Amino acid sequence: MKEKYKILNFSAITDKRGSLIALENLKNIPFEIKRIYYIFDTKPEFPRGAHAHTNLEQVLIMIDGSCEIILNDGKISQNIILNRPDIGLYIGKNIWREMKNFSYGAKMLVLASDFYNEKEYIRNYDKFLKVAK
Ligand code: T46
Repeated sequence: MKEKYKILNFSAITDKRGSLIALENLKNIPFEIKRIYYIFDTKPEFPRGAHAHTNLEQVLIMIDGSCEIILNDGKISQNIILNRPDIGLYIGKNIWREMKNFSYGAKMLVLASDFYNEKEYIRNYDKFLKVAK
């Protein structure tokens, strides 16, 4: 069974020109990627997230800057700081996530296991707690 969430460590190929990381379906990304989006122009005073997904897995990568992610499976809550481009945060189904304390102008890349579907978002915390039981 897949974990509810976990840190993924990506290997960078580094030389005097800089570093490169390749992300591949079912290799260092634990699902087939169907969608990629990115978040940018962030500001610390504006948190994001506050929802769960009934049927979506994602990997969040802070390409530039930092932010704090709060993950909650309905029983335990854990705070994770994302601040490196060689770290990914895998988040499975039915995990409530909040994202806060973005650095100014941070850039987050997100790989998703499915196309965008607003119907599979749970944006109400009480409803999430019922589903998470
Ligand atoms: C998540 C965290 C990490 C689309 O039209 N297509 C898309 O693929 C996405 C992701 C969003 N949208 C629309 C839906 C909203 O009208 O873009 C608007 C902003 O989305 P939202 O408020 O959900 O953004 P975040 O940053 O709170 O959450 C996003 C993802 O939606 C979510 O799946 O896990 O990033």
